[in-house]
Amino acid sequence: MRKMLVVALALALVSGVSNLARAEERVLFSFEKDTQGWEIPEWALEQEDHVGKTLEVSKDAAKDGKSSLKLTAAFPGKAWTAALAEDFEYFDWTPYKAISVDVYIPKEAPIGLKAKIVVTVGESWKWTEMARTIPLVPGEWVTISANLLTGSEDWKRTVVDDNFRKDVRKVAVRIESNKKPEYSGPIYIDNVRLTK
Ligand SMILES: [Ca+2]
Repeated sequence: MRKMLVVALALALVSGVSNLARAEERVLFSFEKDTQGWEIPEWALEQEDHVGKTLEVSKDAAKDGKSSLKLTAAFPGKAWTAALAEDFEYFDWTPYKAISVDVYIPKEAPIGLKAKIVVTVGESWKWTEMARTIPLVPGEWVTISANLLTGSEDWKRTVVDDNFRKDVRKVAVRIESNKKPEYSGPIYIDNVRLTK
């Protein structure tokens, strides 16, 4: 009896914690019905080192809900190339401390691809990349996360102050192959979210 009580308490605790975690997050994009404004920008389609071909919603893989954004790319290897998908929208992320996204590549995909978040911020439309790129793992969802708070060192060549997260104009995910690997196929993006 006591054992059952302990189990019941533990379960209540776990579900309470997961509810709390959910309340602290705001999912911006889950791509359940459509691409929600995300696209491969025109300039990227024209640039030789940008190798993203198509962008659509797919039920092949999902981290949140039943579908995700499927970015199909053809990385040739031997040179730095990237595939980028972005959303152009005015955001005020003041209440939040971090932005995250989950990225998946199929288990048949090679190792070596990396991903980062890129935001465009402020009056001057400053292109701001994450300082790090995160290795993708074939067959697994990998979370890419960056701190938005004043003093954050997660953004390349950027002094982050309070205005940074107040005026975000674009959010993008970039997948990179730095000379290797060579890969033609899908990359799945889901669960773009803010954390309080
Ligand atoms: Ca989803």
